[in-house]
Amino acid sequence: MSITTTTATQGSPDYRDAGLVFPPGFTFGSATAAYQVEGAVHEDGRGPSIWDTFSRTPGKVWNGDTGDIACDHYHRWENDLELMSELGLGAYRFSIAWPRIMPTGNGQVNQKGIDFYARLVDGLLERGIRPVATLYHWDLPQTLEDSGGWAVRSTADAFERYAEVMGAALGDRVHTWTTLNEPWCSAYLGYGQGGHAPGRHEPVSALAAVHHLNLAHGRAVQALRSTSAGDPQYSVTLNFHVARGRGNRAAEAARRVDALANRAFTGPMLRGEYPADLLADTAPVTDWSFVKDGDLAAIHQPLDVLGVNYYSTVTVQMWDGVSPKQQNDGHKAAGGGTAWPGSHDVVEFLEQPGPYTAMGWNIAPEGLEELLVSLHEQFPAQPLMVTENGAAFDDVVAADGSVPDPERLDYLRRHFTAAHRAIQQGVDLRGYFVWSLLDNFEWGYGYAKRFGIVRVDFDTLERTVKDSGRWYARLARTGVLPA
Ligand code: IFM
Repeated sequence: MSITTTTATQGSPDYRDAGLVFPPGFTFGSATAAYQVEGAVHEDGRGPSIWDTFSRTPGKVWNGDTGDIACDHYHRWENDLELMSELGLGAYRFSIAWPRIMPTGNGQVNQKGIDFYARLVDGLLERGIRPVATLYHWDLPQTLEDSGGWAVRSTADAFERYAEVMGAALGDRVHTWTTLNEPWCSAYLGYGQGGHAPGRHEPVSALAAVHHLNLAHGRAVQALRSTSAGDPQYSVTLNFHVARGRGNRAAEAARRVDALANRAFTGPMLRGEYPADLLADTAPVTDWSFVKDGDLAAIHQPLDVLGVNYYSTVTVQMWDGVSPKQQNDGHKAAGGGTAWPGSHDVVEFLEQPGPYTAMGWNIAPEGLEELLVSLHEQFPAQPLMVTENGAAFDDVVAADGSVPDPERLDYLRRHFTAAHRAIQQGVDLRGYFVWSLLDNFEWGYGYAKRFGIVRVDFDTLERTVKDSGRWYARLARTGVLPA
């Protein structure tokens, strides 16, 4: 079964339960990523990343914002660890900036970079918070991009060496290693659609990037395993598309999205093969000759946990040739859909029923339940972890300085309810990380969108726990969904 449905959503069932009890040992955590929170981009030998370059390119990021200072977590990490303790978090999911460890992506290791993450990991362990470390959350060293980026195989070679270095440095203390965060974004947004760094518009490179990211994942798991002195867990985090078909060629449209967005990663990583329908769909673009002998075996590594990021659903239909919306728009490029060059098929992304978050994403907790159940059916022996879920809203600071954020709190309650319902159906869900601990640099949206359960004042860098953060602390401390 794939993560698709041809039934139009009937509107969210309530999903506003309270008093639900999560299983003993269930992990309640929160997540961030290096470029989004650290700042200090020129300090202690860090090299430039593709996001430094991209954010400085006029017109790429809202308001010209960059991650130069971000939340200044590089200097305020101890204060942030205290916040995590106050919230009662059981685990913290952070990412390691590859350009801090290897400023040119290869070769020389920067000890000061390793020392920063060693301090962070030790500080977490001292406070009883499990370190969940992601090796790659989109900040590719710029020099590697200059040599071709994820479109070339040598970047996967470099990633393997970086993984060896990190395994040797922190593999005695990290609880869970995650190789990649959302390779879908790195490949398709970075090399196809161009809305993320490095901002390329090359469909063939996007598919080559899919494969080289998959290869990097498999090689990194092996490298981490051989160099980690402790007994860490191994994982990868994928952002799954819950695709609903509606209207013209509905089932086919949903299948295509599922193949390209989901099974392009789960196929090689969890089954050791690319799905035949994906290869057929993309045949007008590439023959996948960048897949070499032995690659699929290298990618197919046992994982202790599969990381699942979920925010909303997509609804699609499909047309032969130009969609009616594109016709109305006078054939504007990609007006109402996505086409592969050389193919006549256009997948059209339809407007979703609301309500919406400040990102314009539809709020659909039933999609999370559906996704978790579907993954469990597809990979019954694979433990799962929600590694990101959360919502951006336009928070308003109250006169007394508090930050009431009832919409985010409601969003979280509904999605935790959905996760609990999945557990009741037999899904082996081990934990849940709220995105995000802090308001931070939201990529192309700069600082305009706030996902934190802790507010950051970007003028003073002061942190204030929002109402949703207080609510989450009660959940994390008791394991019972508060009212
Ligand atoms: O902020 C991002 C994060 O870096 C990756 N997953 C989605 C989040 C919200 O857009």
